[in-house]
Amino acid sequence: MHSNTSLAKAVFLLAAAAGGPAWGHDGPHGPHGPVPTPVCADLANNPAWGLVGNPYVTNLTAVLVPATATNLAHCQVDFTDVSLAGSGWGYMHGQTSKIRVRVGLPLNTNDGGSGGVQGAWNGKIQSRGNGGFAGNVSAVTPAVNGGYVGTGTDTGHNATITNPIPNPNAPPATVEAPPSENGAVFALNTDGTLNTGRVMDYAWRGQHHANMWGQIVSEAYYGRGHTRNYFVGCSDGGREGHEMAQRFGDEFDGIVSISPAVHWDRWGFSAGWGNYVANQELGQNGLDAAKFRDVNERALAACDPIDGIVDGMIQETRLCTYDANQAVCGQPGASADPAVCLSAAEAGVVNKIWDGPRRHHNGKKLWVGWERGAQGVIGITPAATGAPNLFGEQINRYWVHKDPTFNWRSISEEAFESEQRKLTQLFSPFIGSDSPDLRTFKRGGGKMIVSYGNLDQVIPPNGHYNYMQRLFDEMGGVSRTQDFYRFYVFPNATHCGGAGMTENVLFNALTNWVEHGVKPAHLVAQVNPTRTRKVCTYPNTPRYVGSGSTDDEANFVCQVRPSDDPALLRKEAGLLQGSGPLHGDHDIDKRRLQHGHGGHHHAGDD
Ligand SMILES: [Ca+2]
Repeated sequence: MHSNTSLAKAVFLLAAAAGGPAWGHDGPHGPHGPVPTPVCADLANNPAWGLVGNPYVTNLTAVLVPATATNLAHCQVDFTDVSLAGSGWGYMHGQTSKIRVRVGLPLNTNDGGSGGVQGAWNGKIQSRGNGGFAGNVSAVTPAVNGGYVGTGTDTGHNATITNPIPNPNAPPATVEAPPSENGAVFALNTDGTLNTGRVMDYAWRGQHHANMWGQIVSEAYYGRGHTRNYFVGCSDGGREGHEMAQRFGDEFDGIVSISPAVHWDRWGFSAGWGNYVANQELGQNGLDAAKFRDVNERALAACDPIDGIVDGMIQETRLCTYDANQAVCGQPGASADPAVCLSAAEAGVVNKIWDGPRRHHNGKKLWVGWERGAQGVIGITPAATGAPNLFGEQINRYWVHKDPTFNWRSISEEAFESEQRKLTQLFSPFIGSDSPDLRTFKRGGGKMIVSYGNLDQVIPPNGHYNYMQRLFDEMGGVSRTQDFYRFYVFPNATHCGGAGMTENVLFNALTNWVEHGVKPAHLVAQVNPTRTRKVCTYPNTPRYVGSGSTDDEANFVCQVRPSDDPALLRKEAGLLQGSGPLHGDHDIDKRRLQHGHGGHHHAGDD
C-alpha cells in the first residue's frame, strides 16, 4: 500500500462526513468502510482498480509526477496493452499487440487535487495524436495542464528499437532492418512478410485503445465517468483523428485534426515525386535546396498581389501559376547569383514538383503537387546527397518491396505511377484514412475542426480539397457537412502551425461548438504580432471590406460560397482514389478490454 493511502482515506471520510459526494464506485474496503477512489499508486498495486491482474496489461506503473515550471502535478499511469494476439489480428503466430499506453490524470481529491469536478479533473478526456511513423508515446501534459485526462501511445511499435545496416544504394548511408521498429520498418517481419497487425495498430487500433484506457482508468481514479471525449492531433495525429471519426464515430464528442495525413498511401509517396524527377533529370545530386528556396521566394513575391493585398502572403496559393522558367539564369526575373538561379532543366523539375505526378498514358493528375511558395519541402535537400523524401520512400521500400536495401533510384518517372498504384492498392484499405462516411460520427453529435496551412511543407495541402468534395457528396452537401465538420485553410501557415494556426485556436473553437453549440463562422489567426486575419470556413473566402487596416481581421468579411472554385477543382480532377477502408473495425470494445477477455479470437468475429 502506498504511504498516502491512509491519509487519502481520512480525507475522504472527512469529506463524506461533511456531506461530500458519494460516488458509488465499488472499490476496495478498508477497516473504516468503503473507499471510493484510490490514490495514484494504488492503480498499480491493488487489483480492485482493474489494472493489476488484468491479463491484457503488462509493465504497469502509476506514479505521481510533481509539478514543474511548465506542467501541473499529475498521476501518470503507464503500461503495455497486450490484448490482441495471433494471426487473426494480423500478427505473427504467437505474437501479441504491444501498445504502450500512457494515461495522465489531473490529481484527484485523494492526491490533493482541487478546482475540478473531482480533484483537478474537468471531467473530460483528451487523447493526443502522434506524428510521422509514431513509435514514441505521445506527450499527455498538454491535456493534463488544461484539466483533461490525457492519453498517449506509441501505437504498438517502439521506434527506439533500431538495427541499422549499411545501404549499398546510399543515400541514406544506412537503412533499418528487422527487428528494428524505427521508421516504416516496424511493419516488416524478420521473415520478410508484412505485419498487418502492427499496421492496424499504427493506423487506428493503438489510438483507439489508448482512448478506451483513458476512459477506464479515469473512472477508477475519480470514481465517475467522463463527460466529454476529445481527440487532438497533427500530421499523422490528424490522420488518426479522421480514423477515430470514421471507425469509432459514436465514441467521440469532438476532434481537432491539424495538417492531417489522410490519403496516407498517396501523399506520402507522391510527396517524394520531386526526388524521382530530379534523380532522373538532374542526376545523383538532385535539386539544390538553396535554388528551390530562391524560386519559391520569387513565386511568393509574384503571386502575393493576386489577392489584392501586398502583404507577403498568398491567400489562395492554388491561384498562383508562376512558371519556374522565369527564374532561369539570365531571365529578367531571375536571381543574378549563379549559385541560385536555375538551369532550364532545373526549372523543368521545379515546375513538375509544383504540379505533382501525372498519369503516364493520358497526362492527367495522379496526385497533387506542392504549393508555390512552400519552403523546406521535405526531401529537396541537400544537393550534395540528393537524399529522397524518406517518408514516402520508406513506405515503398519496406511495405511494397519488403526490402531494406531496395534502391529508390531504380524507379523512373515513367514507373512512378505503377509504384504509386501498387502502394495504394495494397495499403489504402489500411491507412488511406479518407472514408467520407462520417454518418455515425454526425449522428452521435460529434464535431470536427480540421485545418491546413497553405504553405505546408510536409503534406501537400491540396489533397484535402479533394477529400472535402467527397465529404460534401457523401454527407449531403456543403451546409450539412458544415453542421459537424469544418475545414480552415490558414494562409502562410506551415505544417502543424505557424501564422496563427495553433492548437489553442482550433481546440477552443471545438469545445465552444461541442459544449455551447457555437458554430465557428470563422476563426481568427494571429498571423504575426501586428496582424490578425479571418480564416473562413471552407469553401467561404475572406474579402477585404476596402477600408481600414489590412492587418486587422475586423476589416474582412467571409464571403459565403456554395462551392469551391470549379476552375480550381477541375485542375485536380481524376486524382488516384483508394479502395476505401478495410471492412469492420478490427478491434475489441471497451468492456472486453476492461475485463481482460474476449480479445483472443480471429478477425471476422468483430
Ligand atoms: Ca497577398
